[in-house]
Amino acid sequence: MFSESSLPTTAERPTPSDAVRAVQLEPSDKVPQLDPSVQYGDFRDALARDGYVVVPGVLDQAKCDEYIDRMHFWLESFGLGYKRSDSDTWKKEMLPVNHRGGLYNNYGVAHEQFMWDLRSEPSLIEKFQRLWGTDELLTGFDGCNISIPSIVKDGDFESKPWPHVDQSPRRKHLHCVQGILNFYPNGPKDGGLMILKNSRNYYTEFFDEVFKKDMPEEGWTFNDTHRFTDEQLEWLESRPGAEWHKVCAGPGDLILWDSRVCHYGAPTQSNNPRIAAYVCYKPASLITPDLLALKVQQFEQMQNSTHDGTLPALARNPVPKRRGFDVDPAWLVRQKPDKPPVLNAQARRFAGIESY
Ligand SMILES: O=C(O)CCC(=O)C(=O)O
Ligand SMILES: [Fe+2]
Repeated sequence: MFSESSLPTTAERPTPSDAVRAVQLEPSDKVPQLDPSVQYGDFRDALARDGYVVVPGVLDQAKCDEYIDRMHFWLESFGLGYKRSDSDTWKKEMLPVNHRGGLYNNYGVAHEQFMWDLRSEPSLIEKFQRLWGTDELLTGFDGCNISIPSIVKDGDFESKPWPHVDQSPRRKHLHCVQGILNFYPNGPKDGGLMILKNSRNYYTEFFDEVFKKDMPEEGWTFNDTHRFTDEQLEWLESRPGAEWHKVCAGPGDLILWDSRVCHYGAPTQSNNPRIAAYVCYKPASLITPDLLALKVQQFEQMQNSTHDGTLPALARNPVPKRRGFDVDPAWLVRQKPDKPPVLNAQARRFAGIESY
């Protein structure tokens, strides 16, 4: 029998030091900015203006059906009891451990073949190439969301909002644009992305002035995340123009948002599943040799990372915890893909394992 001590510890996993993370801070930062005074004539106009946009029809229905099938198959392949066709098996204990009702960033899911295939979709890549003005990109090793209806009940911890931004408060400019490639129809009551409209406009004032009092002695974290406290959120929610909005999307649509926008993923309140993948690419020129070496190591170990492909931090919770077990049974089944993924030449460059 496995014991927790025989599993890889967090310490053995490659993670950047603060000194390494600090290399990409202002004013040396070279992330291309969207110019609100420029008329791009495409999705970049809304992204620059509102901080988010839904780009319609990036994939066709046949492609969406294919990814939905492969993602269900992945869940079923753990052998914990979940079957897409039998609602009696739509239970937490029959699924791998997920977050917030269906977010998977564990078990090496970032490197499953379906994730590399979808990251290699030309019509998806083209959007990020246009956004950043370069063909030379790096991708994060992000996961996916497969939210099965009725898993999260009202009042459960997972049903609660978790408003946050995915950017270090030390970085004030546009630093990352996150994406969700949506496969299943996603309406107002279906689980999905909630954003606090216009919250981005208060980012600098928030961290440098109003809530500077909450800054730790050593300064704001270098990690690309800030989780808002109730008091902080109350202030943000009461700003002019701030308003919660559920971002709806059709099959094949791509949601893009500026990482400074306060957001969270809401669990489904309907009888529909939510099936989507987190996607994110950044200009390859932004990575440093140290961080590139770390990224390659993450790839070789089939680890999941945070969104930003040029600041490779590992996804949290390396060893999933399941109530009632010392070791999650799904973790024993799969710590990384059963079969190593096959990447085409472009995907190998996106992963950082082949150079531009
Ligand atoms: O699931 C979602 O819609 C959002 C999850 C999230 O916070 C993220 O991708 O940064
Ligand atoms: Fe987020």
